[in-house]
Amino acid sequence: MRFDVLTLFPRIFDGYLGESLLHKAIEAGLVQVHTHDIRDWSRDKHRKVDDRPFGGGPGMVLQVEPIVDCVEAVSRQAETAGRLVMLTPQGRRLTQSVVEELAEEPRLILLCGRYEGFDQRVIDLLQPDELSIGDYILNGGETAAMVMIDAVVRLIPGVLGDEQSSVDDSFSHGDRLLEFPHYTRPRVFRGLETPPVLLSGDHQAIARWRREQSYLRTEQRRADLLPDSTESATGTTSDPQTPTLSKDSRDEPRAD
Ligand code: 6GU
Repeated sequence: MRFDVLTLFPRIFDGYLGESLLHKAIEAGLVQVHTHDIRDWSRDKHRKVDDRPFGGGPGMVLQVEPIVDCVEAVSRQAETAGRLVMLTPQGRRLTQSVVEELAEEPRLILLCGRYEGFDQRVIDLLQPDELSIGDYILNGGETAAMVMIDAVVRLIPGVLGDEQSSVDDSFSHGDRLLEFPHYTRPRVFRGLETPPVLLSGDHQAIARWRREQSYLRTEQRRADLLPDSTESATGTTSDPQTPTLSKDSRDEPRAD
């Protein structure tokens, strides 16, 4: 899978791309990440790509010409044009189901914003898939792009050592429950014991306990992830005071 990242600060990605899982995935040829400096498409001798907003107000706006030129030129650099994603707090929320959808693409072009945002005509002309990673404001789309790349590459076959580990993760495939608690040696630490069922060797009982723990945790911490009809592992329904989202709206930003 190929990512092209369009940014004013390409070096932000160097450390992240050079380490750990992503570094290995790139070395193995499973993932390619190309960064592009938007300023290379500036028409200005000072490499300027932003200007003050028409109508006044604070901040600067990314100009339509260098951005459109950059996207079009980069898009032509490979056989598949690629799906264009714009990282912006105005976008729909990046959830695991969106991540799963993105992981199916052969190529993603990630456009990172800075300042007050893009001239609206960038969006009108290029019609990017506008995505946000959550309801808070970052200084730019670069860290959001790294979050997205990180989440997507984990789903590419061969990237994780153990294929099973992405299947068990919270939010993966269908039932969007939080993960159950994990324990490893030592069995007892400062009087805190490992739950005996995990040492029992009874695989059915272990699977049942883990499933219950997942439900309990989800109910206690993220009741919004549970479908309305789901009963808790203890047999009681979730607190009627706790608002839950309908199945259809679970991936959407919460209204509250
Ligand atoms: Cl994608 N960009 C910025 N600037 N802030 C954000 C975001 C993106 N997602 C959440 N906050």
